[in-house]
Amino acid sequence: MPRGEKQYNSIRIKMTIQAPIPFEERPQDSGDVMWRYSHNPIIGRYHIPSSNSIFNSAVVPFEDGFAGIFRCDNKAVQMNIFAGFSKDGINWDINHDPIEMLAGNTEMIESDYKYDPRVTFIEDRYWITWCNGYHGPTIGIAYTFDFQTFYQCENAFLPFNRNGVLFPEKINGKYAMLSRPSDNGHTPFGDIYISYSPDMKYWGEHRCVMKISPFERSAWQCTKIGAGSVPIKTKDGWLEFYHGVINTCNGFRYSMGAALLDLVDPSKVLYRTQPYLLAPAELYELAGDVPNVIFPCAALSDGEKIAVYYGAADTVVGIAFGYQQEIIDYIKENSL
Ligand code: BMA
Repeated sequence: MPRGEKQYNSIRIKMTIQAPIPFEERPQDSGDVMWRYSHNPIIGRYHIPSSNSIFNSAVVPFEDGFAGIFRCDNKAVQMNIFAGFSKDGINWDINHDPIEMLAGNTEMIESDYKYDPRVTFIEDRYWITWCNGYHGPTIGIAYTFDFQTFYQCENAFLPFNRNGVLFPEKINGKYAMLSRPSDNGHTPFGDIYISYSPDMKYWGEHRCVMKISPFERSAWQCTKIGAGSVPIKTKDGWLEFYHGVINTCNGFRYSMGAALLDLVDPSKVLYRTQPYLLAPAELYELAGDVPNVIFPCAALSDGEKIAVYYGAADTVVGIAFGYQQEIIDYIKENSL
């Protein structure tokens, strides 16, 4: 039965009741368009017994609360994805065992590792994308109806690719996915592309969406960029939170920006932030297994408020808040 529907006396009734998204008002001393949850990080590195770190994870409304797909690296630093559940989007029960996939629209595909999941509901089920180890990183796809049983489908692309993010509805009758062609290492380059599929199996019509910025115009996103959250549909366009990277003498620094993509043709960027929305500044973002990383993988919106979930320093999970229209206005007024 689709999300939000319940069986009552043999009559299917559409339920519109959904848990409120996590939110906290802007601190009084802040003039920023987005701000951090005061109790960040919401998930610590040792949240489940096996974990070395939990970060770069995605959440979605589910039943009367939320479900999530979490990247948990274990103490052998093997990367895998785990399902989790929450009533309020802040306090999470994460399964102690990783997701076991069943074969979906193809035979079982080998998977050396899984990391950086995204999740979205399309039509009748939840779709998960992640960075799948198949002779190097590429985009894995699976679906679930209940976050108990998962069906793994064809990889979307040849290696090497990362940051595969599905749109939450078909566009012109096709599934649409943002991704970032990359290399087998820590990829010192990267732009965002869009691809389409009629069936979640065969992907094509690859178009470039967004490239890195010239250093002198917006250096925080001058080395590589990658899609972050599932895009949010607004009257001003698809609102997409993405990460941007600068290579410094001390390594990569990951920050978060946002873009508005055309509703009908999302390969067209309408506006895109020149200043970042969030950059590593708090201790849990500056220090961890990989210092100086803010890596958004999900955004919840109730049409007015927004909560972005991000990995911090490749170690923990944090949330940042904002008002949707303020963020949109900010992107337009501060566009690259
Ligand atoms: C990227 C991915 C992410 C990670 C980031 C910073 O290449 O591996 O999982 O958060 O680097 O280390």
